Amino acid sequence: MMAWGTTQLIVTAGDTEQQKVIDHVREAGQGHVFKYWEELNESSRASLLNQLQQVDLTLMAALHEKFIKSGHDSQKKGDLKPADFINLPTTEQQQAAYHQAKKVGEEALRAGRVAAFLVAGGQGTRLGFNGPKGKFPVSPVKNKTLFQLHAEKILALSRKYDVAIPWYIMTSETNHEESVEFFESNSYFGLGAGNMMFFRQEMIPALSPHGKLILDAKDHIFRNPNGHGGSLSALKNSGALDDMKGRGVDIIFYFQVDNVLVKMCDPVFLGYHIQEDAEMSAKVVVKTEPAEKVGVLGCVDSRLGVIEYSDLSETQMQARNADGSLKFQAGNIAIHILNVDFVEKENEGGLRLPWHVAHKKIPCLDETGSVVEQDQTNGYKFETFVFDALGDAKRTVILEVDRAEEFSPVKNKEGVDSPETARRDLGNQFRRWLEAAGVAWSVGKDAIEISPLFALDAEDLKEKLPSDFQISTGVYLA
Ligand code: UD2
Repeated sequence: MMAWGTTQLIVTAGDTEQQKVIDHVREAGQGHVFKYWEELNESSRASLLNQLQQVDLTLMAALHEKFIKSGHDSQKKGDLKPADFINLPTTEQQQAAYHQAKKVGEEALRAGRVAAFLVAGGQGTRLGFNGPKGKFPVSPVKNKTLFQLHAEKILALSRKYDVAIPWYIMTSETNHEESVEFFESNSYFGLGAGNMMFFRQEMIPALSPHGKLILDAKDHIFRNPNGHGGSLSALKNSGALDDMKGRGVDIIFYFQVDNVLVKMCDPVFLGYHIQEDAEMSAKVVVKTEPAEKVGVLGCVDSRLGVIEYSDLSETQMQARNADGSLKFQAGNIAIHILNVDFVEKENEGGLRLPWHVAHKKIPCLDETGSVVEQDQTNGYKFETFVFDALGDAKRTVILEVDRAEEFSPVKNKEGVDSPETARRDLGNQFRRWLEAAGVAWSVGKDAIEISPLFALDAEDLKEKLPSDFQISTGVYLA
């Protein structure tokens, strides 16, 4: 084995800058990444050095120390309390407050104060789909992709409120080009290129159990997107926040790519957020059973945040209130509102969100220098989570919503939260809307689909359908 700590690597003439990078990497104890240097051509060497230049080696050393060497993890221990939230409206008074909030939200939309923001930088590993998850076809009749469903909701809202709602999409190195190309080749689904902005989030290397960077090619270090918390710095560093300000946008509606039922830029949620003068808000659904795999909104040592299901003890998970409801019941569906000013503030002096660690299988090179997929966990990935910013907000609204109407994510290939359940839930939603509109139908199991461009909710549908409308076969309303 070569002693990388002492040997001067061959770098091209005049490249003292390159040599500096190499020295710096070796001093940080990561010189093994140059194992194949002699075999690399000029462009591969440049590419490797370029990747290394972007790595914060001091941060990597600190993460190694904190999460691997000392065995600490990011788990939230401490005094845990459930979070209060605004319940679904049932009383007359609650209904009135709901309608008032809706009015306020609609005014903000009409005034062009709201932007949509999609985080789509994840790798969608569990779904096993090759490509950006947004390209996954999912609607029950037309097989529209997740991206198209989201785009059509935004277009429909823009038409409804007679305002261009700008759409910001965060991608990552692994899926940026393919995501942008998909929108280009679909003419941005009618939204107009000028109303869309794509930007990449940052990547962070994984570490071996010994705190070493991991090569997944002779000239390439394995890195993963830095978690959806990275969206807060990416919004700032990409210029998206400035772009928003230039357009008069001061409120960001944040959502994930995988939820087929997301109620885009929901005016009710916007209204409550504005009325409460909140800085960051969250939507929740009541958990169906103690072991359901969603994080719950709660306070740890008085700081609001999300406690991942895996961090709740069995006793906490099963704990019930006097009325029989779960004590920790506010399931996080990862829909937020963030003020532009709040995101600016979160970036002051560099993003401070805490890191979380996950022990994972990471492809790496074998003795012969060939890449091998692993069947055992062999390294550590690091991520930040956007909901950790909730605790920094001076005021927050937590709003309960109806799961059947607003939450059905596509996460797994099959079973729970899969394409099959997403199609089922979309179909059920359309059926409910038709029933609420008094439509007589006898479709049985036939698929039903209502384009967001036709109706965004039950009310919309009722207004649009002629009173004598009837269905007798599978249907697509567009
Ligand atoms: C998330 C929440 C969970 C629950 C659930 C609801 C975490 C850790 N957990 O679980 O509490 O609310 O969603 O659906 O968030 N993404 C990026 N960049 C990244 C990582 C993720 O853009 O570096 C995006 C990804 O494209 C997706 C979203 O964030 O749109 C969620 O990512 P996930 O599927 O990893 O989160 P999940 O399902 O573990």
